[in-house]
Amino acid sequence: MRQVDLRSDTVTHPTPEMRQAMFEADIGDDVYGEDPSVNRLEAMAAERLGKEAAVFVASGTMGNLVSVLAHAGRGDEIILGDKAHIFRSEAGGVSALGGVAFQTIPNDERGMMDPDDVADAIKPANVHFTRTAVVAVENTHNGAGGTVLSPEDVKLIADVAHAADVPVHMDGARVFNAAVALEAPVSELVRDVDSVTFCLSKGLACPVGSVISGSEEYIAQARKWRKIVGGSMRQAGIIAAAGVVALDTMVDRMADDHANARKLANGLAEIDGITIDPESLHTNLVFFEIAHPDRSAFARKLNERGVLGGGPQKRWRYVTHYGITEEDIDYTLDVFTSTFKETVS
Ligand code: TLP
Repeated sequence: MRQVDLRSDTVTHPTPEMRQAMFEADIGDDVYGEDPSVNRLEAMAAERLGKEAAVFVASGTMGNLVSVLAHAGRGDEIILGDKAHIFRSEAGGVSALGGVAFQTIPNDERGMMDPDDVADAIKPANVHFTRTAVVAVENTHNGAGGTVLSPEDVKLIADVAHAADVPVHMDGARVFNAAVALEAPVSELVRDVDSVTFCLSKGLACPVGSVISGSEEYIAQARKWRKIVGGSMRQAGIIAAAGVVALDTMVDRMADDHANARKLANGLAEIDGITIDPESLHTNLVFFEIAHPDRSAFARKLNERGVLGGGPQKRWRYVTHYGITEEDIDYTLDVFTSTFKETVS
């Protein structure tokens, strides 16, 4: 039976070229700075992002954690959107491990914050207040629906933060999806932020890894924090080698994932009982609401028929990626439509 795993782009497997590169990777001890494959990946990433330096980390969560800890200390605060992944889905790491307080600002339907709200939230120096140490944006924005912030959007936030001498971090787990959607170089999207984390293990299809990028001085701090959280790896070139292949070969193809997401969204929109706003679809995350008397049972039936994703909640997310073909989308729409009819009386 065909299996279509739409739960996340994190489920992707490496390409044959990546496996070959991993097999043949030149390696060394990265804590000594001696792993040629890690060094190559970091140099490539910094160059693509238009930043001075980069550091390889194990995951997006570690990337954001280390990035924030390199900006903020105990009793400081991070200002970010109320739907930010760092706030909602990283187990409160920056607060648990760094003593950093969260101050949230409403995210609109595109995942944007109102720059005036950000300006108002930044604290002046005063004995009563936490020090605002960093403002964070997310691009693409997962909670908002894989939506894209333009370089101009990011600049609006960065300008108010920088006016108050506060640096800006971007959770760019899927920033290459944003770049592909805007048909812009990724460096333009991160031009106004001081640090950025992007993930290799999502749409870029690597098995493991994320990269933090920023100035030389900042990345030296991030390396220190990576060590503190136990994230410095040794012969990490084995996995970094896949990242090198990904940056060379896997970016432009994400346009196919976006086209498949569009096809999926259009098909789902035809089904009575599904609410989907085609305007909200920017990249590879397809969010929709589902009116069904027993969503858990419906999801189970879909899973039995090879379509993975969904659950008891009203808002479902299907994610397209390297492991999903156009035929998989046709299959999904057929299975979804027939199972929906069968189970709704
Ligand atoms: N997101 C995962 C899950 O956490 C839900 C997913 O399937 O989308 N930033 C953003 C915007 C993310 O979406 C994620 C992962 C991360 C950071 C964390 O990355 P990992 O999972 O590598 O720690």
